[in-house]
Amino acid sequence: MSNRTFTMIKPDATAKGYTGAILDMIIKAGFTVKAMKWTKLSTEQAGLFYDIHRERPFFGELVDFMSSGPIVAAVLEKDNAVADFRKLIGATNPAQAEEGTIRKLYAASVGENAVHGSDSDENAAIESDFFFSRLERF
Ligand code: FUP
Repeated sequence: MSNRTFTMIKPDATAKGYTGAILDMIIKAGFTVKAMKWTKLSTEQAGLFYDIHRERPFFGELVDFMSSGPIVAAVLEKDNAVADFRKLIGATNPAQAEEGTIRKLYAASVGENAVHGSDSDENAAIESDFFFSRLERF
């Protein structure tokens, strides 16, 4: 069990002005920010980040969406971070997300689902390394 996870606030949520509210929920849920940046992915970078989905039918849409506007990328710390963060964000499809979760409150669809949360300790480390050097984590 690791105490770190990685998140992105996705382009739909930054465009709709939900960044502050989502960060507030994350911090109130007990996560500490260890690294954070406001940035924008190129289509190539979005494709690399979601490389495991390259053969899936939604890959093109996913890459176009994730490079369509700014995102917030962050490394978060808390006991049981990966599992607790997945619980806080809710199911991938907001229609199936539990009441009170970030996706239930702020996501529009399975594609435009407001936030990303790593699905394993291993992926949390890979995804954090994709965005941040060691000098950018405090
Ligand atoms: P999650 O781990 O909850 O982000 O979900 P997945 O890793 O299964 O999917 C990654 C991203 O692909 C999702 F955030 C949205 C997108 N996706 C679709 O657009 N359509 C799908 O049917 C499944 C996923």
